[in-house]
Amino acid sequence: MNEASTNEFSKAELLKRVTHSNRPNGNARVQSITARIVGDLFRAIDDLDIQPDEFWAGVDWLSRLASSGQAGLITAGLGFDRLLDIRLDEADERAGRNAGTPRAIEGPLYIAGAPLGKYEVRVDEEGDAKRGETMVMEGRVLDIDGKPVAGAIIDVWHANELGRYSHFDPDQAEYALRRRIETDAHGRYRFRSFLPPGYAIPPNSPTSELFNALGRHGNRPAHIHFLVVAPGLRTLTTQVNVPGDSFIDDDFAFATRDGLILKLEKNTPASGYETLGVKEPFTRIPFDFVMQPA
Ligand code: MBD
Ligand code: FE
Repeated sequence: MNEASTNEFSKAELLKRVTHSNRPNGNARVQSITARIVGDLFRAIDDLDIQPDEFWAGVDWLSRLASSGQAGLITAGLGFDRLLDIRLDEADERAGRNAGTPRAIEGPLYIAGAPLGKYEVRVDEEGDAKRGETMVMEGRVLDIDGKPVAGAIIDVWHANELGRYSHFDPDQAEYALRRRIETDAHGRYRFRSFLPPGYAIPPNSPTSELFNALGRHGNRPAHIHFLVVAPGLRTLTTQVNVPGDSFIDDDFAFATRDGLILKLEKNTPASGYETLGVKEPFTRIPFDFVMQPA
């Protein structure tokens, strides 16, 4: 206040001044989170003896990461997205709640507002050349008591035959391989598409740069994303995996889970599936979504 007020000070005093949290005009939550994270980084710089060129290389990498739009990709790759799910699972377990269908991360590639259909939807395009193994996934949306949920909205999205997602890929039409399906009066849904391949992080990008330096790969096993919404029920974000993929136990985004590996019924006869344009034996995938109460 008096003599102690000086512009020459220690690391500890610098940290105190940077993160001083009794300022009345600020947001207390932002203040405490900032204080903790900046404090941890100050300590890391000391403990690891991080040099100025290393520090500024990191800042440059963060700038490039931000302008590349890959911030949400790196959080998944560093395990933060799965961490948030594990914390929700822990809360369920503590409360003795039935978790329903396991949750899995949304990932950075969801786009809201996909075309909406009722009960039966084609996710790939009619008249498409064969882009992969034809599949129909079908089942019901249920609550944890096994009661069907009519009018639930299932958002589904997956990669194309090259492992790329529409909207982020200039070569695909708007909302390609993205649809919403409203369940019928019996809680049923079904959709036709093809089994997508896996995903790999874009080469020559800030994310691949870090992963190369870490000696990590950037592959995800083949998967399909879902976001299921219904009044009075807790929104379910999940993904299912295609069995047999070599990365199924080594997902760079840590999003594979027991209970979300599909069972493929290969060579299912087409009869009864003509309304989806299926003419030959195809791969049927039965799957029910089980939603928690809100
Ligand atoms: C994906 O397709 C994905 O689902 C996640 C979580 C991260 C990167 C690409
Ligand atoms: Fe994905």
